[in-house]
Amino acid sequence: MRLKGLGAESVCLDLIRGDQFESQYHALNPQTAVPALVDGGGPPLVQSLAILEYLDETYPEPPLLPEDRRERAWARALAQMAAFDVHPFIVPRVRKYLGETLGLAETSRVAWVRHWLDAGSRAIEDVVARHPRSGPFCCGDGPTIADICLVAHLTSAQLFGARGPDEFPVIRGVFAACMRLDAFALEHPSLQPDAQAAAVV
Ligand SMILES: N[C@@H](CCC(=O)N[C@@H](CS)C(=O)NCC(=O)O)C(=O)O
Repeated sequence: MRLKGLGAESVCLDLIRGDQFESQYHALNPQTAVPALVDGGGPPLVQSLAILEYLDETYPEPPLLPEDRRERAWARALAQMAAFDVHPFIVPRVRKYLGETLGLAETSRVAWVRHWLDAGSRAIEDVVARHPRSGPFCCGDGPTIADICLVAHLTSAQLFGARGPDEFPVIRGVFAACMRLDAFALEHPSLQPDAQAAAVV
């Protein structure tokens, strides 16, 4: 939203405390997961990639998807690698299940989270490295949904003590290009109104 110059009122939930299960939020998103975007009438929009594409179609400038059809598929593929193939493994509900139901100790849960983050970073690095690019971002000169999801992924890697951007030469450059933009830098978790000490599993 910052990339598009859009303002929004944000409401923070403490997902470790379980705010997402409170009836008020359940009414907004019965999946009890964030984000949910209230925009006009009707049920809130949910699922981050669906929200990103909705915002892109509603507020087209600057575009968050490349013009070329094949490049668009490429941007979506990268975004999905992070958002669909890694992120579900590390969310609080999964970590909680590993600990409370399967009895995994904290060290094992940390190892689990780092394993999936590292596997994702490795895969994304290799995929981005073989793609011909004309600019510093995943798909050229401007950030797209691929960069948004990559930065979120690498920021999680940093917070959880997994291998960070510095260990992957190609995506390190993409990460650095993004973090030079206020839209990314000012959205870092440490700058959010409810920021706390680094996440603990
Ligand atoms: N695929 C969903 C994932 C939503 C999701 O799991 N969000 C996490 C945020 S880290 C959450 O709300 N977790 C709550 C929980 O695990 O209980 C999306 O991209 O929006």
